[in-house]
Amino acid sequence: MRCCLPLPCLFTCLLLLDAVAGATGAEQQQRRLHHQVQHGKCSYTFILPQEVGEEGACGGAGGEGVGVDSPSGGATGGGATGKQQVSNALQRDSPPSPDAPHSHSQSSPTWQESKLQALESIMDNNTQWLHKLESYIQESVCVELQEQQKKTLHTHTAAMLDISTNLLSHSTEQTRKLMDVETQVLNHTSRVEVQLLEVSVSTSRLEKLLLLQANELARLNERNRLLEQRLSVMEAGHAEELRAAHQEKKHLQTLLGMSGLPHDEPMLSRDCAEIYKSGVTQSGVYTIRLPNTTHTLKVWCDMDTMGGGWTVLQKRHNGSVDFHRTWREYKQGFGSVLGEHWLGNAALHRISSSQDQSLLVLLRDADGHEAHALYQHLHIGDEDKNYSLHWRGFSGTAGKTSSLTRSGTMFSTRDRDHDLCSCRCAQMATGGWWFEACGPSNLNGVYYGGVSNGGGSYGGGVSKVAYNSIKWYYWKGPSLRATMTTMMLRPADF
Ligand SMILES: [Ca+2]
Repeated sequence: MRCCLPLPCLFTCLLLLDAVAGATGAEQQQRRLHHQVQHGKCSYTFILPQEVGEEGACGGAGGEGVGVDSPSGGATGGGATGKQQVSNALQRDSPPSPDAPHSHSQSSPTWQESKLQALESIMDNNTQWLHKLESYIQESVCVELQEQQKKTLHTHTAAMLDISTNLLSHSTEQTRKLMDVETQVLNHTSRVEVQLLEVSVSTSRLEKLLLLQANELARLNERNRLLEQRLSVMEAGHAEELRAAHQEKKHLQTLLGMSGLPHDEPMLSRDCAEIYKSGVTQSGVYTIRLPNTTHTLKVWCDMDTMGGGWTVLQKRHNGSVDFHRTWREYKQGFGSVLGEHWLGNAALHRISSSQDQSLLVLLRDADGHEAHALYQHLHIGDEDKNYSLHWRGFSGTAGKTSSLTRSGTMFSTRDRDHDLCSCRCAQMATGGWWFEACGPSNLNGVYYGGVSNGGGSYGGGVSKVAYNSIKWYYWKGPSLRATMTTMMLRPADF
């Protein structure tokens, strides 16, 4: 049974089935079902077929009949006669009126009519009620449908809103991430561009520098080539001069041989450096010929110290020689080249005048400490200039400051006073030296050696280092007790 079918249609079907039921009889009666509905004071019994009704509620055979119960609630169907129920599927279930047999016997048509009228009235009521029921059901159904639709719509709208919100959030998040990535990419690109620009600038600078250096190199090469050309010319000229000098030398030697005068050994060297360069590298006594003279001289050549080739000017190591000498003695030299000695100021002037010389001073004190002072360039004036001292290029370990008297200082001895002191330094300090006033050095002072303070010839037994002792002030101050001193010369370009 379907609620959505229009009830008048159902009622019509019931009537039609009623006619059919009349033909089938009691068999149909057994297949019917009873369904009772309470409405107000009335109860309605729906008599439904058991098998035919399954074909459809509206199109086929629907309900079979409707019974109307009386307010007293008496049941119909089972208790009434079968014929009456079949022919009147929808009837009022009321007891027969007490006067029914009487009136039936007298005016049967009138009772039937009244019965029919009553039935019609009931039918009308039922029809109206069914209309109301239909309206009510329709309204209910419509309201329910509308509510269902609204609810469904709301549900769908909420779901769509949720989905839209989620999509919007997701899109916003994705957009934000994309913007972040874009920002990072832009920053990275900017950095890379800046680096490229810096690299470009640096490369440009390096290229300019390279170009400048290449130009400078080309200029230097050109200059070098010119210098080489000039050098070649000079070498050729020098070789020619040398050849001419040799010829002149031969000529002079021939003249000397013819005159019968003695002449120097042509093989003598002018200093120890020349001997060293000739291949002799052992320290010892050698004979040299002073430059620009015929004068020969025995010297001690130091071939071991700092590359060798040194001509010893002064040597002290045991105090065996007295250094408190006269001007003439210092000019010519004294002592033994095998031991303590002074080579001589005349020789010193000759050697230092022939070519640029270096002076090396070696010192050792009583404790065995050694030091040196090197003067890259040294020159000693001639006797007219009192063998004045000139030097430059000091270095070494014997003090940070040169103890040798400043350039220009003249030589003084006990009999020649050329110092800048009103006193006589050579007398006070003893020995011959380049005294100033009297200056921080005197390697020709009294040799006290390792004897403590004044044990030497001029010490006088004093308990402190005597003023007249060997002095090299800026190495050990006034307390120096020298046990060895050496002064040597060697060409500066050795
Ligand atoms: Ca003086």
